[in-house]
Amino acid sequence: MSSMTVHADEIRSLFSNAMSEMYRSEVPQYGTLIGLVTDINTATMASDPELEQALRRSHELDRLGVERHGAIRLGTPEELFNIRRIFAVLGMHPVGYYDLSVAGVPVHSTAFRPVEDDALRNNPFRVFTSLLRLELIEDEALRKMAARILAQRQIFTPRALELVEVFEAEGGLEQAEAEEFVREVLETFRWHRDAAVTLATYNKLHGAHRLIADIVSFRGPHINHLTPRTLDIDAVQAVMPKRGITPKAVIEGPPRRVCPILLRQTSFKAIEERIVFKAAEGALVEGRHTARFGEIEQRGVALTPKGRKLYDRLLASVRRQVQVGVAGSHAGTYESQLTGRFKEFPDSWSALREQGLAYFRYAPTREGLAAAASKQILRSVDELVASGHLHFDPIIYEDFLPVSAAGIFQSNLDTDEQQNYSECSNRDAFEQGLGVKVANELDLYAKAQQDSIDGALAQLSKAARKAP
Ligand code: OOG
Ligand code: NI
Repeated sequence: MSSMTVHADEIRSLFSNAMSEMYRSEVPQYGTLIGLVTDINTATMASDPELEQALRRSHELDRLGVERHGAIRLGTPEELFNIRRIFAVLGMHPVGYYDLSVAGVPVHSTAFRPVEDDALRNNPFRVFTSLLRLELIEDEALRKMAARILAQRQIFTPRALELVEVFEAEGGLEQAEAEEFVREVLETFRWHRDAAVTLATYNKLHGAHRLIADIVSFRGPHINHLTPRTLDIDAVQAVMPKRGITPKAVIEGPPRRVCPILLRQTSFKAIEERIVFKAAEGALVEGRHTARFGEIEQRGVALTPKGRKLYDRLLASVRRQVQVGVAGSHAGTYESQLTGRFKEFPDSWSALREQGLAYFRYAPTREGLAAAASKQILRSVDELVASGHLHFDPIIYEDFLPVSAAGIFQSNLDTDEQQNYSECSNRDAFEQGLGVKVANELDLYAKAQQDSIDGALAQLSKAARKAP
């Protein structure tokens, strides 16, 4: 890599800013949501100066308004293969496999995201990327037609792919190339008012599943939402209607807690947009399509497999008991049940740590270093924590939740009826298209925790060795 190349974190920031600007101009309601989130964040900090201090210390303040994620839906394995190469230039790599067929959505997905701590700190932007599973379309003629339409499109500009090759050969892009790359890549995510199909074809695809129509009918995988971070998701959810935005019925994920876990998210309902369909002999036909929305998120600590099992069990028990309709029936019962059931989930950092439910990052305290220097050697991490020699901070969850993601998809289908595809997760096929294996998110958190323990213990032994 030559010294003239631009750091991937920087290209990612150029990209997320460009996406934000483009999406605000394409979907004005999204601009309204950003305004609302900014207002609530300001109010939350004003009423909680400690929170503001903490955000300032961790240099989070400047980045608060920066988008955390977006989402796209792809049509073919080749598209998935090339998007992986594109995102690599932006320092985003596939983490996690999500099978959404269980929730009646004919796609499977991964998240392209920064992996290293520094990269996440510099710019955490990620893209939830889904691939259509044509094999789940039952009607064979329709399946073939969809495949034929998808085979004809090229969602990347030739120049974007050329620059990917430069990156792959040289290990980086220079400033002018990086800027050009971002401009070219933006074209892939842009909205197209003109469909690639006739209204009749659109209706057939729509009949199979609205998402299939969304993926197959257009020339590209338009970004379907962006998601900023909110400091108080319940407040934003409550205020949305007052700003003329219709939120989905409930917030996905865990309930509000003292110690936030995993990810809470909510969205506003997709807007209806005018589309121009192809018609015979050059005539044009107008129609409508509903796909694009806005979302907000609030993240908490990453859970260990044990913690995740408890989370999944509690959530499933609530969802078995209360089914929220798209129009919002039973939303109140759902929320109170959720809060009630989750009383079983410990809600203090020490309990979460002691019971091995969540991941933490450890560091020696000043007392710890002093004690080490005076040779008071304590052995285990637990002993060191108990004596105040080690300090621990939650490791933030950087991934997605399949049940929540399904809820976000579902809220935009405008029907309570769930299509049922039998469970048939197919990670191998997904990874074959992708061209690499997806990273396991739990391994990443476990490693971050272990690295911090190794580092902290090394610092303590160093202090002990240096002592007279
Ligand atoms: C993706 C929905 C999932 C999330 O935040 O869980 C998602 C989509 O609608 O394409 O973005
Ligand atoms: Ni999302």
